[in-house]
Amino acid sequence: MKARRMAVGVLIGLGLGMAMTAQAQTALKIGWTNAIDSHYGIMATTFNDEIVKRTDGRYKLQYFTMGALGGEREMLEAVQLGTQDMVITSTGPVGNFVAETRIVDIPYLFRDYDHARKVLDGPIGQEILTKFPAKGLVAITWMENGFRHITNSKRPIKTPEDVKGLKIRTMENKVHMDAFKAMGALPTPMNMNEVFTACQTGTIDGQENPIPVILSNKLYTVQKYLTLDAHVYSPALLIINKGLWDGLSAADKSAFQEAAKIALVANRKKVNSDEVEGMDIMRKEGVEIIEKVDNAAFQKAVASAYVGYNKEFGEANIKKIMDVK
Ligand code: EAX
Repeated sequence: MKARRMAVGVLIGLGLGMAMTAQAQTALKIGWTNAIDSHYGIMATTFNDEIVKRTDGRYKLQYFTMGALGGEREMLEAVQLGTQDMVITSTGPVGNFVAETRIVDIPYLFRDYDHARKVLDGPIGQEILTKFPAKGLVAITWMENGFRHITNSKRPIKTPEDVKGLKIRTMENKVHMDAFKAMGALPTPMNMNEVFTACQTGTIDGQENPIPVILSNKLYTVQKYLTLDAHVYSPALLIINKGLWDGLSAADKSAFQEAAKIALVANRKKVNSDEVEGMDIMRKEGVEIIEKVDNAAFQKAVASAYVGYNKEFGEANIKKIMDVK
Protein backbone atom coordinates (compact mmCIF):
# COMPACT_ATOMS: atom_id res chain seq x y z
CA MET A 1 0.00 0.00 0.00
CA LYS A 2 2.76 2.41 1.05
CA ALA A 3 4.70 1.78 -2.17
CA ARG A 4 1.56 2.54 -4.20
CA ARG A 5 1.04 5.82 -2.31
CA MET A 6 4.70 6.67 -2.97
CA ALA A 7 4.33 5.94 -6.67
CA VAL A 8 1.20 8.11 -6.94
CA GLY A 9 3.04 10.90 -5.06
CA VAL A 10 5.94 10.75 -7.52
CA LEU A 11 3.58 10.87 -10.49
CA ILE A 12 1.74 13.91 -9.07
CA GLY A 13 5.07 15.61 -8.44
CA LEU A 14 6.21 14.88 -11.99
CA GLY A 15 2.89 16.12 -13.35
CA LEU A 16 3.15 19.34 -11.36
CA GLY A 17 6.73 19.75 -12.50
CA MET A 18 5.74 19.33 -16.13
CA ALA A 19 2.82 21.71 -15.63
CA MET A 20 5.31 24.21 -14.24
CA THR A 21 7.69 23.89 -17.18
CA ALA A 22 4.73 23.73 -19.56
CA GLN A 23 3.53 27.06 -18.04
CA ALA A 24 4.26 29.66 -20.73
CA GLN A 25 7.62 31.38 -20.21
CA THR A 26 7.68 34.76 -21.93
CA ALA A 27 11.09 36.11 -22.97
CA LEU A 28 10.81 39.91 -23.23
CA LYS A 29 13.04 41.38 -25.94
CA ILE A 30 14.96 44.34 -24.44
CA GLY A 31 17.65 46.50 -26.09
CA TRP A 32 20.11 49.21 -25.08
CA THR A 33 23.24 50.91 -26.49
CA ASN A 34 25.85 49.91 -23.91
CA ALA A 35 27.56 46.67 -22.86
CA ILE A 36 26.09 43.91 -20.66
CA ASP A 37 28.40 44.93 -17.78
CA SER A 38 27.51 48.64 -18.05
CA HIS A 39 25.23 50.75 -15.83
CA TYR A 40 22.38 49.82 -18.19
CA GLY A 41 23.36 46.15 -18.29
CA ILE A 42 23.33 45.85 -14.50
CA MET A 43 19.85 47.37 -14.54
CA ALA A 44 18.68 44.78 -17.06
CA THR A 45 20.27 41.73 -15.41
CA THR A 46 19.09 42.73 -11.93
CA PHE A 47 15.58 43.42 -13.23
CA ASN A 48 15.63 40.05 -15.00
CA ASP A 49 16.69 38.11 -11.89
CA GLU A 50 13.99 39.81 -9.86
CA ILE A 51 11.12 39.20 -12.31
CA VAL A 52 12.14 35.55 -12.79
CA LYS A 53 12.00 35.15 -9.00
CA ARG A 54 8.75 37.08 -8.56
CA THR A 55 6.83 35.45 -11.43
CA ASP A 56 8.13 31.89 -10.86
CA GLY A 57 9.97 32.08 -14.14
CA ARG A 58 6.94 33.04 -16.24
CA TYR A 59 8.81 36.15 -17.39
CA LYS A 60 12.48 36.74 -18.22
CA LEU A 61 14.43 39.14 -20.44
CA GLN A 62 16.17 38.43 -23.75
CA TYR A 63 19.08 40.90 -23.95
CA PHE A 64 20.21 42.85 -27.03
CA THR A 65 23.21 45.01 -26.07
CA MET A 66 25.45 47.59 -27.82
CA GLY A 67 22.69 48.90 -30.07
CA ALA A 68 22.11 45.50 -31.73
CA LEU A 69 18.48 46.55 -32.25
CA GLY A 70 19.39 50.08 -33.41
CA GLY A 71 19.85 53.51 -31.84
CA GLU A 72 17.67 54.72 -28.97
CA ARG A 73 15.19 56.52 -31.22
CA GLU A 74 14.76 53.43 -33.41
CA MET A 75 14.30 51.19 -30.37
CA LEU A 76 11.70 53.56 -28.91
CA GLU A 77 9.79 53.42 -32.22
CA ALA A 78 9.97 49.60 -32.14
CA VAL A 79 8.68 49.45 -28.55
CA GLN A 80 5.88 51.86 -29.45
CA LEU A 81 4.99 49.60 -32.42
CA GLY A 82 5.34 46.43 -30.36
CA THR A 83 8.06 44.82 -32.49
CA GLN A 84 10.37 45.19 -29.47
CA ASP A 85 9.09 44.65 -25.92
CA MET A 86 11.33 46.90 -23.82
CA VAL A 87 14.15 49.43 -24.06
CA ILE A 88 16.60 51.05 -21.68
CA THR A 89 17.28 54.53 -23.06
CA SER A 90 18.61 57.91 -22.04
CA THR A 91 16.03 60.70 -22.27
CA GLY A 92 17.98 61.93 -25.34
CA PRO A 93 15.48 61.02 -28.07
CA VAL A 94 12.51 60.47 -25.71
CA GLY A 95 11.39 64.10 -26.00
CA ASN A 96 10.47 63.34 -29.63
CA PHE A 97 7.89 60.83 -28.29
CA VAL A 98 6.85 62.37 -24.95
CA ALA A 99 7.49 66.13 -25.11
CA GLU A 100 7.10 66.54 -21.34
CA THR A 101 10.45 64.77 -20.75
CA ARG A 102 12.42 67.46 -22.60
CA ILE A 103 12.60 69.73 -19.54
CA VAL A 104 14.91 67.28 -17.71
CA ASP A 105 17.55 67.60 -20.46
CA ILE A 106 18.22 71.29 -19.78
CA PRO A 107 21.92 72.01 -19.06
CA TYR A 108 22.80 72.92 -15.45
CA LEU A 109 19.25 72.07 -14.29
CA PHE A 110 20.45 69.65 -11.60
CA ARG A 111 23.07 70.54 -8.96
CA ASP A 112 24.30 66.99 -8.32
CA TYR A 113 23.23 63.35 -8.24
CA ASP A 114 21.31 63.72 -5.01
CA HIS A 115 19.28 66.62 -6.42
CA ALA A 116 18.52 64.81 -9.69
CA ARG A 117 17.47 61.59 -7.94
CA LYS A 118 15.21 63.50 -5.54
CA VAL A 119 13.45 65.31 -8.40
CA LEU A 120 12.94 62.18 -10.53
CA ASP A 121 11.84 59.94 -7.64
CA GLY A 122 9.59 62.73 -6.34
CA PRO A 123 6.29 64.24 -7.57
CA ILE A 124 7.83 66.21 -10.49
CA GLY A 125 9.52 63.14 -11.99
CA GLN A 126 6.63 60.81 -11.29
CA GLU A 127 4.18 63.23 -12.94
CA ILE A 128 6.24 63.13 -16.17
CA LEU A 129 5.98 59.30 -16.21
CA THR A 130 2.18 59.57 -16.37
CA LYS A 131 2.48 61.13 -19.86
CA PHE A 132 3.91 57.96 -21.46
CA PRO A 133 0.86 55.64 -21.76
CA ALA A 134 -0.90 58.11 -24.09
CA LYS A 135 2.02 57.50 -26.48
CA GLY A 136 1.81 53.70 -26.33
CA LEU A 137 4.73 53.46 -23.90
CA VAL A 138 4.92 52.73 -20.17
CA ALA A 139 7.98 54.08 -18.34
CA ILE A 140 8.30 51.61 -15.45
CA THR A 141 10.94 53.74 -13.75
CA TRP A 142 13.43 56.55 -14.14
CA MET A 143 17.00 55.33 -14.25
CA GLU A 144 20.35 57.02 -14.52
CA ASN A 145 22.78 57.63 -17.35
CA GLY A 146 24.85 60.21 -15.45
CA PHE A 147 26.35 63.70 -15.76
CA ARG A 148 27.55 64.30 -19.30
CA HIS A 149 31.09 65.52 -20.10
CA ILE A 150 32.74 66.61 -23.34
CA THR A 151 35.45 64.53 -25.04
CA ASN A 152 37.33 65.56 -28.18
CA SER A 153 40.54 64.96 -30.09
CA LYS A 154 41.33 68.50 -31.28
CA ARG A 155 42.43 70.37 -28.15
CA PRO A 156 42.04 70.35 -24.38
CA ILE A 157 38.74 72.13 -23.61
CA LYS A 158 39.37 74.36 -20.57
CA THR A 159 36.98 77.23 -21.29
CA PRO A 160 33.84 77.63 -23.43
CA GLU A 161 36.08 79.47 -25.94
CA ASP A 162 37.81 76.14 -26.61
CA VAL A 163 34.48 74.61 -27.73
CA LYS A 164 33.95 77.16 -30.50
CA GLY A 165 33.96 75.65 -33.98
CA LEU A 166 34.23 72.03 -32.80
CA LYS A 167 31.96 69.44 -34.47
CA ILE A 168 30.43 67.84 -31.36
CA ARG A 169 28.12 64.84 -31.69
CA THR A 170 24.98 65.28 -29.66
CA MET A 171 21.98 63.03 -29.19
CA GLU A 172 18.92 63.67 -31.36
CA ASN A 173 17.82 66.21 -28.80
CA LYS A 174 17.02 69.87 -29.55
CA VAL A 175 17.61 71.01 -25.96
CA HIS A 176 21.20 69.73 -26.09
CA MET A 177 21.78 70.98 -29.64
CA ASP A 178 20.65 74.49 -28.65
CA ALA A 179 23.12 74.47 -25.76
CA PHE A 180 26.07 73.51 -27.97
CA LYS A 181 25.02 76.05 -30.61
CA ALA A 182 24.99 78.70 -27.86
CA MET A 183 28.57 77.69 -26.99
CA GLY A 184 29.59 78.21 -30.62
CA ALA A 185 30.09 74.50 -31.36
CA LEU A 186 28.67 72.70 -34.38
CA PRO A 187 26.21 70.18 -32.83
CA THR A 188 25.97 67.02 -34.96
CA PRO A 189 23.05 64.75 -33.94
CA MET A 190 23.86 61.07 -34.46
CA ASN A 191 22.72 57.75 -33.05
CA MET A 192 25.03 56.12 -30.55
CA ASN A 193 25.97 53.26 -32.88
CA GLU A 194 27.87 55.62 -35.18
CA VAL A 195 29.77 57.61 -32.54
CA PHE A 196 32.85 55.38 -32.07
CA THR A 197 33.65 55.25 -35.81
CA ALA A 198 32.87 58.94 -36.25
CA CYS A 199 35.43 59.77 -33.51
CA GLN A 200 37.93 57.29 -34.97
CA THR A 201 37.69 58.68 -38.53
CA GLY A 202 37.50 62.32 -37.42
CA THR A 203 34.05 62.86 -38.95
CA ILE A 204 33.35 64.57 -35.64
CA ASP A 205 35.85 66.30 -33.36
CA GLY A 206 34.15 65.20 -30.17
CA GLN A 207 31.07 64.02 -28.37
CA GLU A 208 29.51 64.33 -24.92
CA ASN A 209 28.45 61.49 -22.65
CA PRO A 210 28.54 60.30 -19.04
CA ILE A 211 31.64 58.39 -17.87
CA PRO A 212 29.79 55.01 -17.86
CA VAL A 213 28.96 55.42 -21.57
CA ILE A 214 32.49 56.60 -22.46
CA LEU A 215 33.83 53.49 -20.68
CA SER A 216 31.30 51.00 -22.00
CA ASN A 217 31.71 52.13 -25.62
CA LYS A 218 35.52 52.51 -25.22
CA LEU A 219 35.30 56.05 -26.55
CA TYR A 220 38.44 56.88 -24.53
CA THR A 221 40.43 54.84 -27.10
CA VAL A 222 39.44 57.26 -29.89
CA GLN A 223 39.32 60.55 -27.95
CA LYS A 224 42.35 62.43 -26.62
CA TYR A 225 40.80 64.87 -24.15
CA LEU A 226 38.05 64.60 -21.54
CA THR A 227 36.70 67.76 -19.87
CA LEU A 228 34.68 67.10 -16.70
CA ASP A 229 32.25 69.97 -17.29
CA ALA A 230 29.10 68.02 -16.25
CA HIS A 231 27.00 70.29 -18.50
CA VAL A 232 23.88 68.09 -18.34
CA TYR A 233 22.50 65.42 -16.01
CA SER A 234 21.26 62.64 -18.29
CA PRO A 235 18.35 60.61 -16.89
CA ALA A 236 17.49 57.22 -18.37
CA LEU A 237 14.26 55.20 -18.48
CA LEU A 238 13.13 51.56 -18.40
CA ILE A 239 10.28 51.50 -20.93
CA ILE A 240 7.85 48.72 -21.94
CA ASN A 241 5.27 48.50 -24.72
CA LYS A 242 1.89 49.65 -23.36
CA GLY A 243 -0.12 46.75 -24.77
CA LEU A 244 2.26 44.30 -23.11
CA TRP A 245 2.05 46.15 -19.81
CA ASP A 246 -1.75 46.33 -19.90
CA GLY A 247 -1.83 42.55 -20.44
CA LEU A 248 0.04 41.87 -17.19
CA SER A 249 -1.97 40.83 -14.14
CA ALA A 250 -2.03 43.29 -11.22
CA ALA A 251 0.30 40.96 -9.34
CA ASP A 252 2.79 40.83 -12.22
CA LYS A 253 2.64 44.62 -12.63
CA SER A 254 3.67 45.06 -9.00
CA ALA A 255 6.31 42.35 -9.41
CA PHE A 256 7.78 44.35 -12.31
CA GLN A 257 7.63 47.58 -10.31
CA GLU A 258 9.33 46.01 -7.27
CA ALA A 259 11.98 44.48 -9.55
CA ALA A 260 12.60 47.89 -11.16
CA LYS A 261 13.15 49.52 -7.75
CA ILE A 262 15.84 46.99 -6.86
CA ALA A 263 17.45 47.28 -10.31
CA LEU A 264 17.52 51.10 -10.02
CA VAL A 265 19.66 50.89 -6.87
CA ALA A 266 22.18 48.74 -8.79
CA ASN A 267 22.12 51.10 -11.79
CA ARG A 268 22.82 54.22 -9.73
CA LYS A 269 25.55 52.45 -7.72
CA LYS A 270 27.28 51.45 -10.98
CA VAL A 271 27.19 55.04 -12.27
CA ASN A 272 28.93 56.27 -9.13
CA SER A 273 31.53 53.47 -9.14
CA ASP A 274 32.28 53.98 -12.86
CA GLU A 275 32.94 57.67 -12.19
CA VAL A 276 35.59 56.76 -9.62
CA GLU A 277 37.19 53.77 -11.36
CA GLY A 278 36.90 55.20 -14.87
CA MET A 279 39.43 57.97 -14.35
CA ASP A 280 42.40 55.60 -13.92
CA ILE A 281 41.31 53.44 -16.85
CA MET A 282 41.23 56.48 -19.14
CA ARG A 283 44.48 58.01 -17.83
CA LYS A 284 46.24 54.68 -18.45
CA GLU A 285 44.97 54.88 -22.06
CA GLY A 286 46.64 58.30 -22.35
CA VAL A 287 43.51 60.46 -22.12
CA GLU A 288 44.26 63.98 -20.84
CA ILE A 289 41.53 64.69 -18.25
CA ILE A 290 40.73 68.35 -17.56
CA GLU A 291 39.15 68.05 -14.11
CA LYS A 292 38.78 71.65 -13.02
CA VAL A 293 36.61 73.81 -15.28
CA ASP A 294 35.14 77.24 -14.69
CA ASN A 295 31.49 76.13 -14.32
CA ALA A 296 30.22 79.70 -14.17
CA ALA A 297 31.84 80.44 -17.53
CA PHE A 298 30.23 77.38 -19.14
CA GLN A 299 26.84 78.25 -17.62
CA LYS A 300 27.19 81.79 -18.99
CA ALA A 301 28.04 80.35 -22.41
CA VAL A 302 24.68 78.53 -22.59
CA ALA A 303 22.67 81.42 -21.09
CA SER A 304 21.28 82.43 -24.49
CA ALA A 305 19.73 78.94 -24.86
CA TYR A 306 17.81 79.55 -21.64
CA VAL A 307 15.72 82.18 -23.46
CA GLY A 308 14.27 79.34 -25.53
CA TYR A 309 14.01 76.96 -22.55
CA ASN A 310 12.08 79.51 -20.46
CA LYS A 311 9.74 80.06 -23.39
CA GLU A 312 9.16 76.34 -24.03
CA PHE A 313 8.97 75.01 -20.47
CA GLY A 314 8.06 78.08 -18.40
CA GLU A 315 10.64 79.79 -16.18
CA ALA A 316 8.58 78.87 -13.08
CA ASN A 317 8.69 75.14 -13.95
CA ILE A 318 12.44 75.23 -14.44
CA LYS A 319 12.87 77.11 -11.16
CA LYS A 320 10.61 74.57 -9.39
CA ILE A 321 13.04 71.79 -10.36
CA MET A 322 16.12 73.84 -9.50
CA ASP A 323 14.65 74.71 -6.07
CA VAL A 324 14.07 71.08 -4.98
CA LYS A 325 16.29 70.63 -1.94
O1 EAX B 1 21.97 56.08 -23.31
O2 EAX B 1 23.25 58.33 -27.15
C1 EAX B 1 23.82 58.72 -26.09
O3 EAX B 1 24.70 59.58 -26.05
C2 EAX B 1 23.37 58.06 -24.79
O4 EAX B 1 24.00 58.70 -23.68
C3 EAX B 1 23.75 56.59 -24.82
O5 EAX B 1 23.13 55.97 -25.90
C4 EAX B 1 23.32 55.88 -23.52
